[in-house]
Amino acid sequence: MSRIVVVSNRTPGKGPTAGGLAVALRKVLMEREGFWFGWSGKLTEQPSETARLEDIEGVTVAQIDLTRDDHHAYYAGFSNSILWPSFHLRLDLATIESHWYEGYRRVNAQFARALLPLLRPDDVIWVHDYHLIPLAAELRRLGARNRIGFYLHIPFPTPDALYAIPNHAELMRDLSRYDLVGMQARRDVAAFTEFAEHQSPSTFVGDNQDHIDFSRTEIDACPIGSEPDAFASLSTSPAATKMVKRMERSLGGQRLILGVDRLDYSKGLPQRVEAYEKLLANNARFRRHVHMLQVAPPSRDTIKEYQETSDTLDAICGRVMGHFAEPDWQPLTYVKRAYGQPSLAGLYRLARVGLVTPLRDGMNLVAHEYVGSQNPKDPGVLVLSRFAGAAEIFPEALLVNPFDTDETAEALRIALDMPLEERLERWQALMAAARKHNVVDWAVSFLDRLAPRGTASSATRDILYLASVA
Ligand code: ADQ
Repeated sequence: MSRIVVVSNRTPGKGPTAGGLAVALRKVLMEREGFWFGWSGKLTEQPSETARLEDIEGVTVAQIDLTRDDHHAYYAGFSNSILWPSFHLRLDLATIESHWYEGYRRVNAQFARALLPLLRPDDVIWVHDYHLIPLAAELRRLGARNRIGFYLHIPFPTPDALYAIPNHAELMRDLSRYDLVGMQARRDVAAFTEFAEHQSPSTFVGDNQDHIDFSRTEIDACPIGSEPDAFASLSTSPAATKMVKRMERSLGGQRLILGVDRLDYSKGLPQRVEAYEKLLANNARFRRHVHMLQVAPPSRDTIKEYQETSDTLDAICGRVMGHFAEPDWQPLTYVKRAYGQPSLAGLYRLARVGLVTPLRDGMNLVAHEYVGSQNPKDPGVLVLSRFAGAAEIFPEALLVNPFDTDETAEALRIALDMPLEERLERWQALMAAARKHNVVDWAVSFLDRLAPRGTASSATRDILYLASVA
């Protein structure tokens, strides 16, 4: 069986791994030969041309260092100030400094040079996310003939947003150098197809670039998921129960509305708190009987737009507190820190409403984790943005337009008033969908499709299931 090489911006570190994605990919690498390649997190004077290999808790990890300038242009610059906002249709928040593209390409070329000597001819390479779109092209330039797959974790943009990205035609040509490109949702494949069929309009720089040939690249929706049964067990674990007891004491019978997100403008946090404000304004009966907890640790906080989102959220939370709080009642708690998965699972299980309202999101794993953690006899209600990839998986959630805070406020009211019978019916359908789209199956089926013809092995699935249950 061929080895698997996973490539992502960062490699997993020591200690408990945060996300389900990292857990699933670690499992793949522990069961099959291969390694994980990426940036070490270190900034050095000279870029490293060879990778350092290390065994991290049973997984071989190969890492390189980047220079400070290259890292800035590649990560905070092109990836997170141009690609991230454009792919999330927030051109108003993009900073278009086209010179960052050179740093982005330089880092991708550095990744390719350091990775190439580690490769065997039949290795299967799986590249992750928007930081590394040019990697296959750079590897092929150096002579690699391996099967190479790419997974886009964020949404694919509409053609207009794509055209706003400097060098977008070159990036799309880079995508055509992959054998398989996986996207989160059918919506993303449709946006890609629209681009592929029409390609870029002419620019003033000259006539249009050559037509990009995608005929050798398979493109499909492969929605990622979580480990719902693992979250089900975690949600009643001692660590989760400890968190639940603490919260129950402080809630004193109030029903909990919960939001859990990285602090990012794509997650719709200010709009979400505004919707809660409207719920309290329009329905006095809920005051003193509900409490909103928003958990949102800062991320990418060297980027100005992230600081501004944080300031806006602070201001709106302050406004809601000023308006509705009383000496003996607080309408909301806003916590800016990360929690371990057991604590999160406990909070998910306790919450009557999981409020997941990104303005646009590739998938949104919090929605999956919330569903997995519910008490099967008394489940809560998922209020979910239509613009998350998860909306295609979870039609039985209360789907809302997150920009319409009146609609979200009304969905909150419906969720809080929903009788047990309807909650049970909706949750059972949601849990079945979360299981069907679990992250282990996702990884195995992507790798099966990427494997050279005739070598796909569904035995891997059985091995991974055993590892996941163990
Ligand atoms: P993210 O934008 O990070 O991921 P999401 O899918 O919600 O968004 O994943 C967040 C993960 O971080 C979840 O596993 C969650 O448990 C964890 N997390 C969030 N807040 C936390 C906190 N306070 N403490 C601890 N853990 C916390 C990107 C894309 C998504 C896509 C994923 C996976 O933007 O659309 O679903 O990749 O493909």
